[in-house]
Amino acid sequence: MRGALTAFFAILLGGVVAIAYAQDIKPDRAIKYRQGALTTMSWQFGMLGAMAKGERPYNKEEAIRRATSVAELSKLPWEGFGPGTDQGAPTKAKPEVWKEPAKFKDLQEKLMVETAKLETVAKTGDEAAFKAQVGATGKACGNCHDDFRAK
Ligand code: ASC
Repeated sequence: MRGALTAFFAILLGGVVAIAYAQDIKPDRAIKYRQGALTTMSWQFGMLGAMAKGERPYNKEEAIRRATSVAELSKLPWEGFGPGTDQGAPTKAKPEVWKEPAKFKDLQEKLMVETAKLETVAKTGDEAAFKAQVGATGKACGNCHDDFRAK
């Protein structure tokens, strides 16, 4: 009986904490958070895009540093797309983000695979392979934008 009562209150407390935690994340903060992460990733990746296009000189150390940042950054935005964050601040995220979560998740994972490869390839110092992988990574960004980000 005592055990059951303890378990009951433990579950109740857990529920209260979970609700308090969920309410603590305001949609506008989540939207700004994910936009901040994506904008930061875009800045870093944009420099690598410029390198790949020859608009910026290729530099192995810089490529490694930025690719490492991109690989880490690519893990971050997704928790900002939680339930109820489809509105609350200006956003280009389409309703499909919440209607097709499996597909959205799949594209997140594909991006993370490509950014991890980008970091690996940057470290080899193989310029041509690096530039090709910048292209593959950019495609992974674009694949998600096509279906999940409004123009
Ligand atoms: C970038 C950037 C994106 C992607 C995308 C590639 O540099 O900011 O969102 O590349 O344009 O399709």
